[in-house]
Amino acid sequence: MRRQGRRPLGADVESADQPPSTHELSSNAAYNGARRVLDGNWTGSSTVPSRALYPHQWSWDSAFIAIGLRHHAPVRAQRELETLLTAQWADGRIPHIVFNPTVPLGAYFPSPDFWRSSSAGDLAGAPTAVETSGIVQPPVHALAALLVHEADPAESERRGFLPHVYPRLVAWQRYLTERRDLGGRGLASIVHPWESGMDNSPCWDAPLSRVEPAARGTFQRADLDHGCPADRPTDLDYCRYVRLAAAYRDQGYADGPDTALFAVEDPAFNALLIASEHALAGIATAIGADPSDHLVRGEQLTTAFIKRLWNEDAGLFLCQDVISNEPIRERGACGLLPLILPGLPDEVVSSLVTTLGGEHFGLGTTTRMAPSYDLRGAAFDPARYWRGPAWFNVNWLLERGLRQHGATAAADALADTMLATAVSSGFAEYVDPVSGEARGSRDFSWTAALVMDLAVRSR
Ligand code: 9WN
Repeated sequence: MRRQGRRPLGADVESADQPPSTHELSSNAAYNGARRVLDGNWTGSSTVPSRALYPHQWSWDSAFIAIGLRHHAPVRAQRELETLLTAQWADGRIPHIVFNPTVPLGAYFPSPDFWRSSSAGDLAGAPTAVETSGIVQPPVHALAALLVHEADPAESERRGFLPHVYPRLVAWQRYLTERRDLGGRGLASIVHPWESGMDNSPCWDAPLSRVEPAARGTFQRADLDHGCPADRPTDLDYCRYVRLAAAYRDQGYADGPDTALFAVEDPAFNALLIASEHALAGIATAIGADPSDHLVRGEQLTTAFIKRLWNEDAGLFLCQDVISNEPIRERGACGLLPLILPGLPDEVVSSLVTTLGGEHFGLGTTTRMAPSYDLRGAAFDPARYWRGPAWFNVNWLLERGLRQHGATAAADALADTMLATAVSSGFAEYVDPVSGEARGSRDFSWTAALVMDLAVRSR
């Protein structure tokens, strides 16, 4: 990445003596716009993903938000994660939504009265002081906590940030490696498509098709009031999402291989789990604890992960349907995200990089940002939720993976495109992967946060 570093980001480059480069202008526009979005979406203790569509706190959103926010407001970034952790359950799970009690019930569905966490989640140790959902999202949190600490170690130490979050993050990782190992192979399973964060990916179509849909008319969607309904999941998908979530709730949010109606080993979820185990080693070292347990676990998880999910013919990692015990032969961006992992065999890295730039994802050739799903897949749709559009969190992870594995030119090009596309799209939730046209909500928090991170790193 080009390192100019002549002026602080956010400075008035137009009136400076030395003329700004195109890259500096674009980084500045992205940084300033991102700061506006993040300040506008801050509630006082955490950040909403989007004011209209997602008016509560979401788990993996907060991790990505903290990663960007650390540059602009490091203490707020620490608070973002601390607030999320106040809603952690006694069994270690971090719920995917923490509800804001001041937001009307009808503003988002499923609302707290659907999840009923404080009563239905009693045996699993749901908190009573706050209402949450009962499912989870990908574990980006330990990685985020380490990056947040590194942005301002003095303030982090003064506030005791890492000693506070470390045991909680360990409990979270152990929940996933122990209670969620539904396939018995050492990997974590997701029990609902929403747990992947890539809700409507065609990767979930086959396992989801076995789920009996909830009756139409038994619930009221809120998402269709905000975005373009044709971009959102179908009513039939929603009926299945609702059935799955209700069944999990009605079994007291208990985990076990015999009760799950949907159980999938998702490569993105597991790659983030492994990346976070490595981050826990970094956190342990920073607070004077022994990192070796995390390092050993990271290696063991990586071995199990490659053995179980790597598919050489497809050139990426495939999801595994734990109930049918079959691989899911759809190419999702989730199969490329393991590029963020250290310690992958060289041939796996080289195959992933080739697949990313090849006919299925086209990065740098036919697409400007990597699509969420296979350009050549039967279900590809450049506009529909997670069935083709490009997301900034996915591309931020890919940029990090490319850079880590030495593909610097590709990483630089992707970072530049993301900076420009975030600004031109009004910090869109997602974009058309070819044209960059904005889709979904605007002023989306993780889009802002992650391009803020790129802008700072590219100075
Ligand atoms: C369900 C908040 C969340 C993201 C997910 C994204 C979307 C929710 C929804 O919004 O999911 O959790 O209602 O569609 O798919 O990744 O965390 O931004």
